[in-house]
This record gives sequence, structure tokens and C-alpha cells, in this order.
Amino acid sequence: MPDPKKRRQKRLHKKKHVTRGFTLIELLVVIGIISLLAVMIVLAINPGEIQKKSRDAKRLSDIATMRKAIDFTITDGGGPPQGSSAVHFTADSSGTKTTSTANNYIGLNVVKYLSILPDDPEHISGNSTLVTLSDGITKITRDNMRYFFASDGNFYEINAYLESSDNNETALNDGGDSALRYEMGTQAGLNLIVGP
Ligand SMILES: [Ca+2]
Ligand SMILES: [Ca+2]
Repeated sequence: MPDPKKRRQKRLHKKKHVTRGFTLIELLVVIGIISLLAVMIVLAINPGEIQKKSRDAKRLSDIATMRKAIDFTITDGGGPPQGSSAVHFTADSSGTKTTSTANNYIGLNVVKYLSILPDDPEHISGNSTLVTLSDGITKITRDNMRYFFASDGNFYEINAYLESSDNNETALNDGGDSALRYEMGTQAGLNLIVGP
């Protein structure tokens, strides 16, 4: 017949053992593992790169949208854009964005196809914060992150800087003369706007 006192003591000992909890070293190891996993997740997700890609996606979309609006307007007899072979019309998205007038930065009334002209998502007038472009080296200010437009009165070029290194090839192989600008338009060689 087992001694009831000993049985109680055994139960108490077992309970004490079960509720012992973590030692400080065990806690530190767990915190270390969680911290390491958190860092690995942040590095894998890379929120900065996701934001760059998101802004680039908007730029590619904006340029395509403006190109359609310009081309449809010209086809409709609403053009050509301002400028001449002697004096090119040049402007950028820091200027007027109203589409119901030719006094905007693309020099053409495109209101039939577009309600307002877009601006670069990183552009802030007068802001000198540097933005790294898609080659991962060249930096320009947020003030200069704009959409650029030029026309010789017959043909035009419109372009934007890109940020994500994933889009470096896109800016490089668009048929234009700038390695860092994503260029579109009707000018052969897209050389109405030169530069980085
Ligand atoms: Ca280019
Ligand atoms: Ca160009």
C-alpha cells in the first residue's frame, strides 16, 4: 500500500517541474531566433524595392496613357503639338496639367481622352532629397523627378525616370537615346530630349 504522503509529495514535485517555465538563456535564444526571422522576412520582402516598383508601374502607365491621349488627339485632327523644327516645344510635369488647353506641359488639348495630366509620384517642387535611378548609381533630386515632353511640331517624345533596378533594362532598351529615361513617342530615335 503506497504511502499517501509520499504520493502527494510526488504529485507536488511533478507539478513544480511542469510549471518551471523558461530559463533566461532559453528566452534569449527564442528572442534571438524570432529577431533573426523578422530580419530575414523584411529582407525578403524589401518594402523599399516594392515601393520603387510600384512608383515605376505608375510611371509606365502614365506615359502610356499620355501617349494614347496625344496620338488619338492628333488622329482626330486636334494636333499637332506645339513647336517647330527650329524651336522645339519643351516642358515638364512641374507645369500646367490642365488638359482642356494647349497651355499645358504637352502643348496639346487632350481633354477628350484625359481629364488631367499626371505628375511623377516622387516629384516635389524645390525638394532636394536625392532619388537613386534605375542604374543604382545616378541620383537626382525629387524636384527633378518629372515627366518630360518635347515636340518639333510634327513628332514628339515623352519620358520619365525609373527607380527600380528591375526596370533598368526597360529604360535602356526602349529605342531612345537615354539610358535612364523611359522614352516613348513618335520621334525616330527619341532624341528630342537627351540626357541621362
Ligand atoms: Ca531610354
Ligand atoms: Ca530621348
